[in-house]
Amino acid sequence: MKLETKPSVILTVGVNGVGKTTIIGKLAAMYASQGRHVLLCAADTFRAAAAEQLTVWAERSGCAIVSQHEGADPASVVYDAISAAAARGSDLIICDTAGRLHNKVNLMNELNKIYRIIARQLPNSDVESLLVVDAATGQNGLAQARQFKQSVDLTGLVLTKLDGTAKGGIVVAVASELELPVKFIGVGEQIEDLMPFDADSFVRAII
Ligand SMILES: Nc1nc2c(ncn2[C@@H]2O[C@H](COP(=O)(O)OP(=O)(O)OP(=O)(O)O)[C@@H](O)[C@H]2O)c(=O)[nH]1
Ligand SMILES: [Mg+2]
Repeated sequence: MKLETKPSVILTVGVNGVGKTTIIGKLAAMYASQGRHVLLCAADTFRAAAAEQLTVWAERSGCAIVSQHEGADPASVVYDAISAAAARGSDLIICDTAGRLHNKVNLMNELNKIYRIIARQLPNSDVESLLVVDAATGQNGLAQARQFKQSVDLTGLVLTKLDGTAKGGIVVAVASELELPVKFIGVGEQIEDLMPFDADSFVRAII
């Protein structure tokens, strides 16, 4: 991950329930343990429970969080988080987004708006935009990834739920067609269940 500027940004996107919020909690804990000041941004305003879930992860990982009321414009939460990061001297902003179907045009436009706010407010910052993919995703994963890439300039993939029976083979197709590296894998629901992606052991597990 290239996160050298202060602040840098991680934006997570993906369809519903793939594990975006969970991976944010894990990444927040990892970067906080390296001594970085991490600020979580609750830009999933679709359900009140989403901000509550992210707040639990903020507490677990010892990170700060910026959130607004349910139904608020997600881009305005991102705007607030960027201001808060400047005021608090945060090193890293990690932004949660609502799960969305890649074929819902208005929701994809909303994601693009979030992305543009980051690019406009932090033009010189390192931004890692991660598409989160559940290991159980089938061929549809390719269509999903193509659509997300049109709204956000993706920089990598995260493959979650590799502790289950699914092997996550779809990321081979996604990574090669979209030329995106797999950055991390999720291997459970706990805060420490995060690993860097290792291509050799991944291929061995598939074969
Ligand atoms: N076994 C396992 N479960 C996981 C993993 N990552 C996430 N989960 C579980 O998957 C469910 C959904 O995770 P979330 O992090 O809420 O997913 P999300 O993408 O934020 O969901 P939405 O915000 O609703 O789109 C939760 O029950 C998580 O505990 C993983 O690596 N392994
Ligand atoms: Mg979520």
